Amino acid sequence: MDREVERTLEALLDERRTFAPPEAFAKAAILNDPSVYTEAERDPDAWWETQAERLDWFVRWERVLEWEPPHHRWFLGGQLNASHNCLDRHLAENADRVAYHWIGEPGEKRSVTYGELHEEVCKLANVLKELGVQKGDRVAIYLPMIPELPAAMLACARIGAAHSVVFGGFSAESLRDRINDAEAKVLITADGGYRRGDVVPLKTNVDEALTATPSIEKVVVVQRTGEDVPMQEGRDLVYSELVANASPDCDAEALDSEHMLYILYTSGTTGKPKGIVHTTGGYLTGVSSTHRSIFDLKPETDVYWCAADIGWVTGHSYIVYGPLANGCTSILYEGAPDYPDKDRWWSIVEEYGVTILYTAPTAIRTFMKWGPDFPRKHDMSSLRLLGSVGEPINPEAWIWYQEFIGGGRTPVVDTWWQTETGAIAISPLPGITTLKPGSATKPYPGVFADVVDESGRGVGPGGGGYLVLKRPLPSMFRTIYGDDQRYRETYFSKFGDDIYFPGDGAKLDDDGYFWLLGRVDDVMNIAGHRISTYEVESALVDHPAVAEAAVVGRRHPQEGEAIAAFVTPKAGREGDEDFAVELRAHVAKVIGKIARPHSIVFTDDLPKTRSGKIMRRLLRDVAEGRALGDVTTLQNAPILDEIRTKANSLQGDES
Ligand code: 7RM
Repeated sequence: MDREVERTLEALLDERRTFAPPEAFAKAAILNDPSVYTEAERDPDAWWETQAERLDWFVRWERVLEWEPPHHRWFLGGQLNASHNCLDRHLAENADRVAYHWIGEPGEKRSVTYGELHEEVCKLANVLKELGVQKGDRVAIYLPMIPELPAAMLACARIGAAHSVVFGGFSAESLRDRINDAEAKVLITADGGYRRGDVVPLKTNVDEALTATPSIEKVVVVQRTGEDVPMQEGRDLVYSELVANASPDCDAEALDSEHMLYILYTSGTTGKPKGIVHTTGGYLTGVSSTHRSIFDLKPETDVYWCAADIGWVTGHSYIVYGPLANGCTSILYEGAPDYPDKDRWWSIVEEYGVTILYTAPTAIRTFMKWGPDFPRKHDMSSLRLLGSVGEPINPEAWIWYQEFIGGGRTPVVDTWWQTETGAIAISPLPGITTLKPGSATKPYPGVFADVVDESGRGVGPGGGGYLVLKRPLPSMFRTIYGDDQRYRETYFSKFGDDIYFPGDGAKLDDDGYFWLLGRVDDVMNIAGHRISTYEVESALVDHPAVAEAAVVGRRHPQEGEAIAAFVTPKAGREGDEDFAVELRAHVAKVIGKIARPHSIVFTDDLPKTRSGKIMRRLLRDVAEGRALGDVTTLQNAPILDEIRTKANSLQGDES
């Protein structure tokens, strides 16, 4: 990359402002002494032991880590139960504390205490046993965001069955593939769920999926909407009837630390979804530790809200296992952020006095697009900490989030991690770390991350390359279900079998802060320069009239790749030729002429996954005029046709 481009990229990523922890925040924070980093670096096993000791173990481990690359096992010889750690151990003192304030999209409210959740889980665990589910079996769960979803997960954990949660927005086909790969015996689902005022026909999808799922014996159906749905005699059973007749006594099984807790499917860039396998002791250690330290969690007083869906890993780790293991009170909201109006989240924050909010950059950019009047309608002074996850957060969105949601008071923790890492791996500690908007800052204590070049050598401060983890984390996945070879090849072959390669690009700044740049497949080669799509996107959304942008490289006869941009203007700005000219000039100013998009398509929305990540792969297909690849994880399919029509009229416009 030439000097000029390098300098301008740095100018863009080098956010000028930094934010030290507010004094009062640091003083009251759980962690405020930087020695936690040096201690953990000196003896990571001893550090992870202190974190494992925060859990209840039926039998203490004999050995912390067995690292036989690329496999690693944690807390060997130890026995525990995740459901016991999330429920039973809180009962003596906090049975009446609310675990979830549940809010249905149409407006129902239900607060479930730890005592009540425990009873529900025990009954459901007994139901599962009666249906023939045994330790080691797999149970598929396809539910909306209702309290029965965490209850179902914990019921499985209680008896040692692995759950496989399939996001409620997935199609019948996706559900079928996942059930078959895991060979699930029982499916727990609902008649339907609510989304933006409409009913999502879950049971209809189930009936379609189950025409070819030989492993499924029974289907347990929660009556969420109360609509009349077909029930297949002998196979389908009503949740409430089963639970009403079940005993509330069910001991939590003592399980080996390495016992499989769950499988969660994640789609790779190609091929069939990967069943990411998480086990019990290490996973629970990682999620409870990070949840407490990074969110500075005070379970007696905080009202915590991770606004993700439980159907993806953020929900597993930071709505269910982390928060419940820490005994805190969470919000569980079923529906869309703009139903009935665009201030739904902020009315929830006000009504429940939410203190910690954790969401994704895509949501933040949507709120930016809607404008600050919606949050302004509500008193959100209870918020004291904000978090971000899922994609790189551009500095503009970071500042907006802190300003308009956090009232300019709150630290913002940008947390990098993956389904595979199970828990947050790179993130600030809000009582210690000086924040730089756009940077996930530093590896969590006990995490050994680096940025390396193609040959695996560390690039050092100021350099860019591939993110790697040089030592396993207790919360990391153990394998891909049924395909250990793919585990080795995908994650432990690029730099050797003892170096984990997550597939992300990153830069280190002069202070050794990590700047995540998204997937390495998203790095373009523009006339010989390596420019990440994120850098151009960040320059585009830096323009005051741009709400969101996606950038892909399109094969170009002269230049190798040409930059194709897809831009959503903010309300009130027309996506016309004048604006395109202005944006090209803006990118030239911020990064350099080399990074100017060849083509700009204006669109009201971008193709996103169900978890809100922009699907650049599909935009690349559109930009190159090819048939679309796998669209099963796409959230908003109609927008693609619209974008394609607009993009076609631009083909050949290479000015
Ligand atoms: C938690 C989650 C993982 C991928 C990961 C990155 C991207 C996630 C950040 C981020 C930059 C972040 N699991 N990613 N968090 N990129 N900054 N704070 O998202 O398995 O669904 O996705 O998401 O590319 O590899 S995931």
